[in-house]
Amino acid sequence: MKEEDLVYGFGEAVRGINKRGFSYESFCLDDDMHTEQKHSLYGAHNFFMVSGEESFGVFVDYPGRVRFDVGETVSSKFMIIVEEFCFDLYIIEAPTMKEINREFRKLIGRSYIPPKWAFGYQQSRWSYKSEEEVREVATHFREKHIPIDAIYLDIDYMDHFKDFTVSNTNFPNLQQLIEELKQQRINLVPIIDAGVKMEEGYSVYEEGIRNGYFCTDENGEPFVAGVWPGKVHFPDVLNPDARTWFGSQYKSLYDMGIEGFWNDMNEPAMFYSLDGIAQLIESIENVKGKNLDMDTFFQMKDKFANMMNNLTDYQSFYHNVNGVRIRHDKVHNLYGFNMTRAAKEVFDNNYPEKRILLFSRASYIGMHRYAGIWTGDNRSWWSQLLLNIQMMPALNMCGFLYSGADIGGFGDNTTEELIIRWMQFGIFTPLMRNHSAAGTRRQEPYAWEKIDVIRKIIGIRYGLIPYLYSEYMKAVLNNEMLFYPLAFEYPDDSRARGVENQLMVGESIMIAPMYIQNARGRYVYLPEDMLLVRLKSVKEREYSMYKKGDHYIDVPLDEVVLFVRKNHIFFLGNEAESVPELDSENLEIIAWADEDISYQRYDDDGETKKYRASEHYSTIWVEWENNQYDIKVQKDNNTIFKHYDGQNIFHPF
Ligand code: MIG
Repeated sequence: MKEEDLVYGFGEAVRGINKRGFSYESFCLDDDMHTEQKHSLYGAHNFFMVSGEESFGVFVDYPGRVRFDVGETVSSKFMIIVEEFCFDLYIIEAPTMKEINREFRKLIGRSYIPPKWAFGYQQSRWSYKSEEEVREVATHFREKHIPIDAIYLDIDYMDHFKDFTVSNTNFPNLQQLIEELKQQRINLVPIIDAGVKMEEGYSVYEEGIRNGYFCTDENGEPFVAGVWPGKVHFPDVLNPDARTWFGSQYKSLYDMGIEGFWNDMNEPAMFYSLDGIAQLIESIENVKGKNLDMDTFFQMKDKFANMMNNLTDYQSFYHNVNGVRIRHDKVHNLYGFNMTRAAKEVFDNNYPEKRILLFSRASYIGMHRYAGIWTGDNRSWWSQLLLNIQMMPALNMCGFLYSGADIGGFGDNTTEELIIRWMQFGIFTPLMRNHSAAGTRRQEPYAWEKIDVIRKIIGIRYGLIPYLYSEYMKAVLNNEMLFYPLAFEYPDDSRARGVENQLMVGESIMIAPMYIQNARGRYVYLPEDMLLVRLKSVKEREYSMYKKGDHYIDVPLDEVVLFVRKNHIFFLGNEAESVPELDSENLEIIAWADEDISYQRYDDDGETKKYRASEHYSTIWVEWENNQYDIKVQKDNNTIFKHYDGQNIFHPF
């Protein structure tokens, strides 16, 4: 690598937007500490782009372990270490970063499209444990007028963590709850885990055994792992028959009215294997009554610590892929991919007209066609908010457009200020979900003193949906990114190339999120003239025009700020308390223009799938005529003219 080369990509990975100076390993891993020294997280995204004298993209298509040493060992050397010599290597050349990415995205296929309601605010927690508790959450939102479109069911809705079962005691009438919430325009989204509990009489277990649909051990017996319910088998989702079978299980919940699912623990996460436990017990017995010295003590300690997600365990079970037996570790990164594909294929075959919300924790490039991802068990730390900001463009490069992090942070106790700042960024991520771990402080919007501030931030999200949805759909249909680094838009601007804490969001705006405790302002670099929009709520706005260059911007805790590029059109809808209530026709156009400008807008019903129909497109024009602005909207050969009162459009004259 040359000194000035920048490296982008690797999707779900730690560290900054420019990935130089560290190494990243593709091996899907359940790890709830996304700290700087970690080489792997839940997803395996083997794609990167180099920007320099020569620019190109590289995709290493290999389902086992791959290491990318991006100048960590030797700063001028980029090394790729693939475990076996049976991989496909794609090198993509095009003149710009955006074009390289577009070519790559064409190669890997169109990104997943969720139903439009999945752009609404979503509330989760591990767990809302009963029908009463879920109702209570819904009531809080609706009574306090905090917008919401979905509430999540974490593992406790199940009967003893058995996939596709529902607890009789805590959710005796789930179907009715689903209907009730639907009346309030709230969708329930249950979790599905990878491991299937071993239990006589449990139909999923029995069918899997009967048909040989589980992964097997060395002796051909179903492989036993320990996860939530204790002993489980892993459905062999790499086997097409088993995949269809597992996917068809989702139908029972769908038939009750469920329209969204999240797939968890599908790296697959493993607490222990039977062998692992046996060896541990043996070694404990061996030291019984002995004097533990430094070596023996730390050996014991490591044995406990290394039980989870152990490589030896991943090397000890097998898949049956069309009659070929394949050891799991060699195709490890395709497990979550195929679990999610299982659901998606069954949905597509059975409900071809329906969009269903689906996202996964583990992933591999290609899975972006079937579903989105969330970024797993982050922490309620300011540094994890920055990680979320820096990860979004990398995920987009790898095709994962429908994505987001647990807002507020999953592990540890969040604080009011952190969740407010996190929400102020989260309003831009397609998946906007507040989720937190069992035992942590409650972090629903109504748990805070500044509930009014939070309500307004979520309200701004709904105002943004017309723009976000338009940009999301265009990004999907044209193989573009929704979030991208400034360097991709301003490649010749050496300052822009170094920006790590601002992002472009779609074609018209740039954001400069707040991610530092107690900060009430920050420096922002503007690569061109921009219009600063301050929002206390969708309606309470202020504007100021800024010249290209460096500026210090005040950002009080109760304001969202964003920047509209000069001569680009941005627009806001009205507040609503759910996506179906959004008025997508009446928009407020916001721009700073010194020439005639236009914007191609996409919109549809959010449910059906004829994405390419011309009726979904309209063109918005802003023209300066006779000393006033005209706004023109053109759709299906109809043109609507409007003289503009000039409130939100700025001109330099
Ligand atoms: O080991 O289902 O990432 O979102 O709340 C924890 C309980 C298992 C991990 C998921 C998290 C979820 C949690 N799960």
